[in-house]
Amino acid sequence: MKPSYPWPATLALSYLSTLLPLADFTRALNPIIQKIYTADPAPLVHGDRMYIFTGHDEDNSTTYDMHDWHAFSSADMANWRHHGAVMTLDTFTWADANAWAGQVVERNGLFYYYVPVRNAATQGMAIGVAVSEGSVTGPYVDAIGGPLVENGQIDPTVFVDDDGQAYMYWGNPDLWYVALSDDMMSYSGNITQVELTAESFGPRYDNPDRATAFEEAPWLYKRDDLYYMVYAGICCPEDVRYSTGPTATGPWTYRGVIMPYEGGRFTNHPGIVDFMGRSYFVYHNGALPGGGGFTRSVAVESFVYNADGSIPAIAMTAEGPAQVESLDPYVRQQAETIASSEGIETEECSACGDGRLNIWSINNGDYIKVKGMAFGDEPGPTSFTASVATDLDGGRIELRLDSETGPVVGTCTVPHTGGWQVWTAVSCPVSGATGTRDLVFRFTGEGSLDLFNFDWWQFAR
Ligand code: FUB
Repeated sequence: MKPSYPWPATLALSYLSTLLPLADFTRALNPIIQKIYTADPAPLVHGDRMYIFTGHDEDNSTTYDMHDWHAFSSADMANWRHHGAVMTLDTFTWADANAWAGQVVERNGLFYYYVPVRNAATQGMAIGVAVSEGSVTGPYVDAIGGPLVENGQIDPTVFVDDDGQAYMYWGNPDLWYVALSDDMMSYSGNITQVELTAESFGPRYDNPDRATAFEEAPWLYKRDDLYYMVYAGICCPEDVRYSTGPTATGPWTYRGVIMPYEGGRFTNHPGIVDFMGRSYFVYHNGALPGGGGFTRSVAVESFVYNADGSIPAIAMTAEGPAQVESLDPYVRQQAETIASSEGIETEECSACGDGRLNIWSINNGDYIKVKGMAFGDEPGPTSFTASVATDLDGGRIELRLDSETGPVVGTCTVPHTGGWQVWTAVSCPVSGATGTRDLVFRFTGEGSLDLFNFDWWQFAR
């Protein structure tokens, strides 16, 4: 998929960002992921980054025939690094379809990934759990070799309360919960069905078969002393609503609509998290070119809680949240750290050995834009180094300020390296890059075939 970016409104904001302070005017871009269709986002703050785990809608999809889950992360909310497919249906040997909406939670240094999948034996939907021992981006392995729970319902959300008790909620069309054991992969108490009433989950007006506005996609968290249950409501199309309660098991009180329906897809799927002192609402829509109900895309908005703890109405935007921190060009950055791009694709860097990705499918005129790069005072960087590989003749990486037609501050030549995974570091001089600016890597070369692959880059003073 090679959708064209950026949109006109974003061009204007991008221009402003070169003139005005980063914190005020440099914005991200929604949808935040533009190289693949993503759905069902689940944010997790780990270390100094926000990770978003997503489902993956196939190009041209006409159903929810989903096969893998991906991870993306950002330190600044504007530039997002793709970590690739961190888990696939193959992880669960007992499952045969429907890699649907999951959530990763961290406990005692382990990461647990709860997902709904179809049980091959029963052909019903079940919840599986996989675990990763050291890295938030996996590898994730099936924790128990079978369903954690199975009642034909979907969309697990897991929350660890202050006293250490973990709860898993899930459901469509009902809402269920169970208290998990400390090992996070079993439970001892009863599975409980939440009583859905108009008072607890809002009145239903579109479907007499449903008791309340609750539809699916629950997201449980706690802020101050209040527990929040956010969920997709009404169907279809869905909006996003929420309820609150005094404990992780309720009783729940309906609090209203957060994100009304906007066009382009049937479903929505919320996640809420705080990161670097701000609150973020993560969801999906159909806003990418070619997007729709089965080709969805993850987007993010920042918001501020009302003084009473209620959540304000949040609208979808094309601009996304403000960039919260500039990007350091003097440390090595993965080339798949992207604010927007044209053309290029990501793939696993098979020679790198650590599961990371590289950029491929680079053609003449393609580009990657990275936002808010802190070059610093005069004279700024004097050289640029990139790790590249190509089995053909190579090409050039133009370093352009602000946009793909902005001033060139350096040009690196990429030679034939001997193979698409035979990596070489190439360097070139840089001058004229100072302050905090957006930077575009614009790729040029002759011929109509792919030019080269691109793994990482770094500036030096
Ligand atoms: O992506 C498949 C399903 O669509 C999810 O499990 C639901 O939340 C809805 O977004």
